Amino acid sequence: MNLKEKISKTELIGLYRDMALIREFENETYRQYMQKQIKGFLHVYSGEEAIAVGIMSVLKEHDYITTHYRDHGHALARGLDPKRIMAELFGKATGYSKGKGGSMHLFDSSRRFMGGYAIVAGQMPIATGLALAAQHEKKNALVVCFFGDGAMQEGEFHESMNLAAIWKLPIVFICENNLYGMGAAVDSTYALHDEIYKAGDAYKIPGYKIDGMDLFEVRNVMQKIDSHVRDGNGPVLIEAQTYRFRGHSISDPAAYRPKEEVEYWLGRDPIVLVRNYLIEQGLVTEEELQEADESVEQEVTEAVGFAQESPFPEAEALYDDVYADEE
Ligand SMILES: Cc1ncc(C[n+]2csc(CCOP(=O)(O)OP(=O)(O)O)c2C)c(N)n1
Ligand SMILES: [Mg+2]
Repeated sequence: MNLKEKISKTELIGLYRDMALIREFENETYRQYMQKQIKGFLHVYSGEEAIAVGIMSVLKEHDYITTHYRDHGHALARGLDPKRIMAELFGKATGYSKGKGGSMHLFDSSRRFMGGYAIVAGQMPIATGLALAAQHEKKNALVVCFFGDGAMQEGEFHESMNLAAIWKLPIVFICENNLYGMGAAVDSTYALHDEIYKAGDAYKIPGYKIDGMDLFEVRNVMQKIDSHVRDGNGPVLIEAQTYRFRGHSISDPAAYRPKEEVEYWLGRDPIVLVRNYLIEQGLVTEEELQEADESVEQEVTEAVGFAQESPFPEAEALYDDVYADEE
């Protein structure tokens, strides 16, 4: 871990806090699921927080984001309201998708957070279309498209890379390589598993391999490529190496993973790494981080309270938003 830039203490604590908020929020979703307050699908991002926080910390307000179903972390890092995310998970009318989308379908166009998508790689052509729109708008915006290693084998990955390359679209493809797609290890499903960042070579798209557990490495690479992509030089592919600390979803005990492998990665917890680094370097104090932790707990408690008190959607709302309204 190596902080190469001058950055204020407030900003550093903010970055740490963003990661801690994702972890605490999702730990709470596990508790609420057990109490049957949350039902349906639930895939948490625990272990991968440095990627969303590092990338989002560089983006501008008018940039677009698409992601997969493991989307709480990206949504929180983009500044979506934890109360409305929790309400969505509770199926309440105050949620981001009015309680009808659930965990996998967070969406907030006001923050240009253009959705979590349940279909593996389904967000990729959407991101490509958004990048085409951004290019036409000429406002210097870029699109970040997050996806898992499991998306590499989908046709949509290749179609999106090709179009993005020939049209020189302003898009950053970020593969969160957590070594598994559901219970399948990536080395059993993808021929280029050990060099995912090279998958862009076939489309002349430059690739970067980074340590996704290292907040500052993620932030540095995004800063480095930001103007290249924004200024019309075409897309970039980033492979961020990471690990999901829990199973694929809440119903997966993840017994297929070797114990030593899990222990190795737990020892590289991105939140612990950044916490230790900041303290060791004398950039912040233990007390300041403690304060951040406490405020995170408070925020998550308030999110649960908001979700509990919110109403479920009315039965009459069942058919709303199925089709676009006629103009
Ligand atoms: C097109 C499609 N095929 C299969 C599935 C079932 N499915 C859901 S998640 C998943 C694994 C995806 O793994 P990865 O992209 O590595 O993401 P991760 O869960 O590791 O973050 C699969 C196969 C799906 N949702 N969509
Ligand atoms: Mg994966």
